[in-house]
Amino acid sequence: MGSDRRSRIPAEKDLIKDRELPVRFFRTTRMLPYFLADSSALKKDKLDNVRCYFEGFFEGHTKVLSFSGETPNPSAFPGLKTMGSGTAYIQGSTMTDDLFTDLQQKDLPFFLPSAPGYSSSWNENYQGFDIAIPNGELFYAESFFDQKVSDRSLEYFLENDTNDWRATDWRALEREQLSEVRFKNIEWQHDKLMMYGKEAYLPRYSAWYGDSDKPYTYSGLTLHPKQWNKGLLYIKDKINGVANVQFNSVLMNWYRDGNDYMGWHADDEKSLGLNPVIGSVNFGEARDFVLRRCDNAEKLVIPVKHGTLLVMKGELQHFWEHSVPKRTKRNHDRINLTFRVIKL
Ligand SMILES: O=C(O)CCC(=O)C(=O)O
Repeated sequence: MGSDRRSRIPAEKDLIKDRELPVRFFRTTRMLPYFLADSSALKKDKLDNVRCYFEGFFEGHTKVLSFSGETPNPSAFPGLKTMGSGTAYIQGSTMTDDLFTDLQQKDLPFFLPSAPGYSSSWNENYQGFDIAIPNGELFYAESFFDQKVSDRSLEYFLENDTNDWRATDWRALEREQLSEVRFKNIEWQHDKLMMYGKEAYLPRYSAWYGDSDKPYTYSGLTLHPKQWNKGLLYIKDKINGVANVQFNSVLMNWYRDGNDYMGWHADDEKSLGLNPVIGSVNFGEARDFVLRRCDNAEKLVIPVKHGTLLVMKGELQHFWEHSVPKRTKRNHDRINLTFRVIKL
């Protein structure tokens, strides 16, 4: 009998699971008349689509009553006066104004210290988070580009006339062989940098695209931009509004697997102006983007995934460095695009 009774009351988790809308769930042990009075509080709580279950002593028997409506009507229960105490389960979805409030309360999908200078708020317009960190600002949208656009972007940047872009072991390719791959849309290069007085290949491939009059120099390497193509223009047009700038160039980095990385640096070249706005777009393998404060080495780890947009702005490049550390268990390609505004 007891188990039969229980089986007639949906489990809390099932009630909640069944609903598409946010649900509030109450439990009361008051007697039914009081519970009904309580239920008028549902109105105060701005619940609608209310469904109640009451398990109690009813006309000499333990019963489960189920009713729906904004405020249950006592006349629907003729045996009410003989009712003893019981347990009421009330399920309701929030009314419109509450509903929007609830939807806006998104959780940032990574850890942000709850220390002075750190805060985040959901930006409904751009479907991402505005984040403040001490001496810096970020915008983070985990899935700014949907699966379809992200998949096509990865393919677009790697497709070529000679190799199967998915099946090729790009790391195993000899340096000379890379120049023989006929990429359809991007002219990937394996650049060398001067490091500690010695020339060394970068631990990733790269490419530079942009307006023709905007060469870019960093770490002694001057890059002359290749002409925009429709894939890059599509992405640039989508992120200009969010970043509130007109990007005129993009540095592309191709991490063939988790052994490729980007060392600590800040995007603080003079040509980027005082407080550069950088729009960083990610496709392919998920990696950690790590910020490190210059004065006390405090770190913030931001997961960047297939379709993630991260905008860096404000004073950030003066107070923080960033890197993409090795993650040797990651086996797949990742393409990162950092859109920039070259001022000079
Ligand atoms: O790959 C990334 O996410 C970072 C790229 C970067 O730091 C840069 O291009 O300056």
